[in-house]
Amino acid sequence: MPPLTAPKSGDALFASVDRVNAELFTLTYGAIVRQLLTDLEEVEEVNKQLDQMGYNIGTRLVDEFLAKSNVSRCVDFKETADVIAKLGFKMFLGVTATVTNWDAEGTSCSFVLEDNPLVDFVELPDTCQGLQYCNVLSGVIRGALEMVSMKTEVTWVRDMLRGDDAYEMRVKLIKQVPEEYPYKDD
Ligand code: MYR
Repeated sequence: MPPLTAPKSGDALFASVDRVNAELFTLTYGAIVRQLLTDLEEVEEVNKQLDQMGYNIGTRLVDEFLAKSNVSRCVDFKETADVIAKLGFKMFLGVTATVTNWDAEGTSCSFVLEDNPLVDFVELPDTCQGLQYCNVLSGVIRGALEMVSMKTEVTWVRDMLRGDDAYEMRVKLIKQVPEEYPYKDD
């Protein structure tokens, strides 16, 4: 696979993204979080729900990603992480992530976001300090990776809404499920 360079806004690949109003997207997500807080009351339950919503989205998003990006199968988790950071985030969130903090086995890494459109206009009140506001994103990554046979755990280790200097999502590969050949050999 050739070296990955992040496409620019306006490239044909991202023409559809340019049509989406980022503020509407951000405000809609904020309204969903607010409604969940009202309905579920417990912040932990809201965190779970956001993660599950993201997971459901991720399982569907991956098809669109593969169709639009023409990315071929990655050779390993490292390559997949690079593809997600440079192309996946760009395609669906309009920003790129940095892949860093690999463990020695090459099975855990972090995606670092300096810029996160999901949190524009957001300030967490004291009553919401345990809220993982961006859990939808970690859920998306988990869901998308499961669709390409990678079972992962995804957690937030840095969060600017909690005063950190960036957003850092830790992705740990739990197991790689071999894909089943869909036909019986006779
Ligand atoms: C492969 O090995 O088959 C390629 C795998 C590519 C997986 C790409 C998943 C895209 C996820 C989009 C992330 C969006 C974040 C907002």
